[in-house]
Amino acid sequence: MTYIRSTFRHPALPKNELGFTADHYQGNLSTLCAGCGHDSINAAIVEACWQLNIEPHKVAKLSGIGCSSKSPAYFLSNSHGFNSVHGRMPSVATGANLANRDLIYFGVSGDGDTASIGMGQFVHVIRRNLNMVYLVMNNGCYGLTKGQDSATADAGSKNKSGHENLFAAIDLSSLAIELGATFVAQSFSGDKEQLVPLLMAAMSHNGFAFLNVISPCVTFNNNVGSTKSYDYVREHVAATATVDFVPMMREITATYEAGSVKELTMHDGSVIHLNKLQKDWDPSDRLSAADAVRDAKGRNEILTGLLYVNENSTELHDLINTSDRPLNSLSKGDLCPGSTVLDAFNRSLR
Ligand SMILES: Cc1ncc(C[n+]2csc(CCOP(=O)(O)OP(=O)(O)O)c2C)c(N)n1
Ligand code: SF4
Repeated sequence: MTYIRSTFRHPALPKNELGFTADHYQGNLSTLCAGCGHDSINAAIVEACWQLNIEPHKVAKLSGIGCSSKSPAYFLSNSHGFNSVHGRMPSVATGANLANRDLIYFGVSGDGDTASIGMGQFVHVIRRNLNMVYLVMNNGCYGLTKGQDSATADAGSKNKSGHENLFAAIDLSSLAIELGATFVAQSFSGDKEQLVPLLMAAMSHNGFAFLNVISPCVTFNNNVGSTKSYDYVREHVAATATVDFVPMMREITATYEAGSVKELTMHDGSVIHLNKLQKDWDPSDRLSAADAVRDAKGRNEILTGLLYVNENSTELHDLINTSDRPLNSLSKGDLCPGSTVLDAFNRSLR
């Protein structure tokens, strides 16, 4: 195993519209276990940002604590980053986003980080519709602290020592839909073809975009009897639709059979094409999305794809009517309205 990454790049490597090759979006060499699902998700994030022509310095990566929360070190080295406290990524994201709305906020969390210690923060960041991507790398266990069952472990799932989990799992996607999240998608770390367009769509969404990605922990939860192992997930995934994402201004080249495709236009003009596989599901209808997830669970299936989206979502800044400009660009003159305005305001409160 080598710890040195070659700096040689083939001169014919494809470049995006900014002139960058994909390696410009990579991070440090990963220290995660070989085969960890989290590393496949990191590779998908690199690919999605490259394809979307994102300027890395326009991204802020945020995380809590866990193997998953270490992941932002392994993508987008040229971006801003803040590795916070266990379960507290949403409050750091909220503060940063309110201070500067011009960045893309990309939060990475684990199922332990979100569904236990961070649950209070998770539900409130959804409620506020903070404009961010919130990605949970969901392996059903606490990988970093040696594989204890997490709150997303399914009842009856066995861990490496053969112990059977007694408690019902918290379904993060159902919860997010219930709480009014404006974009909810589910995927599998081993399905890059589905994950990359979902990531691109999530980053183009105006509001809170939640991605629950099943990401097997090869060291502590990949055994027979675990419902988060590679084998189990591969055998039980059921996609809502095949997803194709066309960024704003890019020509639509594929042809679609009339009636089979649902087209969704995002806030920035990008387009998502969904080739529907599930009959009784409409991604713009919250109840239908919630029913589809629940019905799939009843069949022991993991429903993947874009589950729900509200294309007309109003994000937090627009809800509370903040300044269009980052706070660090406001001068004293912008912030102090003067005594006449203050007197009028005080009179209005009497
Ligand atoms: C306040 C606090 N409590 C507990 C811990 C110990 N701890 C570190 S990571 C972790 C759970 C990690 O699990 P998860 O979020 O699912 O991430 P994974 O490692 O599985 O990717 C825990 C309990 C901590 N670091 N801080
Ligand atoms: S312990 Fe599990 S979650 Fe952590 S890096 Fe290893 S395989 Fe991944």
